[in-house]
Amino acid sequence: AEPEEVDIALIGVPFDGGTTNRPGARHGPRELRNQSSLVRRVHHVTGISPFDLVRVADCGDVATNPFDLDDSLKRISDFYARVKKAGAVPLTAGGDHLISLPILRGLASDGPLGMIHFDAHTDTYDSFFGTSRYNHGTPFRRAIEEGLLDPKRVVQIGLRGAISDASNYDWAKEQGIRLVFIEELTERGVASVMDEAKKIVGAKPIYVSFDIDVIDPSFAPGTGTPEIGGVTTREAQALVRALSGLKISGADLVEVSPPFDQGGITAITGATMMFELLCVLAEGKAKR
Ligand code: HAR
Ligand code: MN
Ligand code: MN
Ligand code: MN
Repeated sequence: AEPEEVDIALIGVPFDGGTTNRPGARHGPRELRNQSSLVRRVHHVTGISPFDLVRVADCGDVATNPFDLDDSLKRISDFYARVKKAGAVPLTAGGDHLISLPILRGLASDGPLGMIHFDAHTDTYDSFFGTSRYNHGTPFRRAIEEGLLDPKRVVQIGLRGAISDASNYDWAKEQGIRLVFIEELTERGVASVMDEAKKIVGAKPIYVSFDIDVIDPSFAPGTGTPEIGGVTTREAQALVRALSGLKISGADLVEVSPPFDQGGITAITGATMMFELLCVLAEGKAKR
């Protein structure tokens, strides 16, 4: 479908040019689409089908260019600017986490967005993996520098793991980002953390970014940088369901990497989480 014809546009961004030691997320959209979760009609808790609330359709993949990073980023941002102009809300299957940067370039034309970001990592490195400033560890550093996000309305949830440079935490804190490490989530629980997150981002538009590596590798091994000690799939569902009521301009699910997805469980987990995101987006869009 064309973005002009839908309320919620499913979009694939099969791009993993955001330099990593374990590429493969370019195959994410294909495997996420192969799972049935996105065609399941009714949410088992609400009994509501997002497909009854709003027009949802797959708008295909954004064509990128693995030989030219700048060209790829521009193709992605141009497409999302068009989606926004059409009045559709994009739900993206990635791709590595760098794609969130050009998506935000396309969506943030009316001023900086807030963000709720689920990830084991902050992705606020200045450069990562050599000297590259544009890779899967840097999208939110660039997005804040470019004025696409208001750091005081950004909450990052699920952080943990071995990091190569702790200064990216310091930088994030200096900007005023609220960092919720996994220990705090375990201690306080999903409801309390999400209540606080919703107060921080407020009633203005936000973006939602879901890196599959926030989920424990026992449920989602197929990703470039698995980190043990992550959230369970039950917690992940509760986290996303708690987004209900927020004004969401777009959401992505990134870093599903099929070459590392023995048994295909990560694609199932990822597609199911996309269905949860779709339900929240559809409910929000139906009210507008
Ligand atoms: N272990 C890595 C480090 O050296 C983690 C950073 C990789 N980034 C991401 N972001 N996967 O989601 O810091
Ligand atoms: Mn991560
Ligand atoms: Mn990430
Ligand atoms: Mn990652």
